[in-house]
Amino acid sequence: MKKTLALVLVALFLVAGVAMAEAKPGDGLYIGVVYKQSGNAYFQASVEGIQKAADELGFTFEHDGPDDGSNDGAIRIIENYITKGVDALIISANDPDALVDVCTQAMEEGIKVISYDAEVSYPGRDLDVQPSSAKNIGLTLLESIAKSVDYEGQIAIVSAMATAPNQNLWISFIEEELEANEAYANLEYLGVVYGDDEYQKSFDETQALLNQYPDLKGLIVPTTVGAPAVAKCIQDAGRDVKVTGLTLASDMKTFIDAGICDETFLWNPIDLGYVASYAAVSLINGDITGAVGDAVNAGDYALTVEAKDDSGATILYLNKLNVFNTDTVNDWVDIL
Ligand code: RAM
Repeated sequence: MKKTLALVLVALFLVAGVAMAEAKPGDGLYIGVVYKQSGNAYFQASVEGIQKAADELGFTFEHDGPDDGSNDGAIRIIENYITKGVDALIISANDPDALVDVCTQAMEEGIKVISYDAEVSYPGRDLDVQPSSAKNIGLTLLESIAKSVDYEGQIAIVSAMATAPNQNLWISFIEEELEANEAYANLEYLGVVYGDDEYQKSFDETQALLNQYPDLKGLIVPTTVGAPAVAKCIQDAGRDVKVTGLTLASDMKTFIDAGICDETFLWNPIDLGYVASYAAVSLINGDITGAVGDAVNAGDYALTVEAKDDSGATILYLNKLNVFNTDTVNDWVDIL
């Protein structure tokens, strides 16, 4: 009898031990992901990272974006997640202010709100996760196009949506530096056109620039959707206009090989989704509040929440831009 009891106890300890060993910080948690628009390969890459974090942490998630990139579409998706009772929202916004009300409503219901990639304005979020400082991104792109055109001639920017917070912030640093830095005195800046993160609109806007400016020398394209459209337009037109920008490697390899781009850049969006997920689970579990100085460890990333360079609101930086050129692009084409 005693022996049987001992065996039962041992078995119970073993079962409990296994259960304890398998308990994960995200067990039972449910996260809703909303990105700028559906069908954008950049965000699909970020979802790969969210899936990796989900496998490690145990949470489940859904992801979606409006087909047309509209605020109304994003709000509908968020409202639907709130109704479903998500524990956290991870959001990339096409307009930083348009989602603040619905996100505030979510926060009032106890849902943690993390913006990633493109911010929801403070106070409509608990934390903003960015791939790099906006200044670093802007100045990297400016220096890149300046080198490609030998620091001389007409340049312009083909951006995403006119309201996009991430692109607008990068552009503001580019414009500031163009004014301030003597090295760029011989660049003539023509301004920004908006391709709305749509391939055809980006192509058409580029065509219009080519028509209007026969001496155009370079274009900065800080959007993965716009960049291949812009480069293709230039290739089709046979014009000697250089392109740099934020791109997927696989989209740009042919244009890098053709010499239309000397180089393009991107952080790893897979890692961005991965880190945003770890931050979300830490917030839900109360391990962090999103205050400056809070630490988030995600795989190889040991990150600390910092004040944001434009608004003082909280942010978590990954701080790494990868460069794609003829030497490196082949290492990346199967990844991004
Ligand atoms: C597009 C989106 C996204 C941006 C990248 C670089 O996919 O506009 O927000 O971060 O480009």
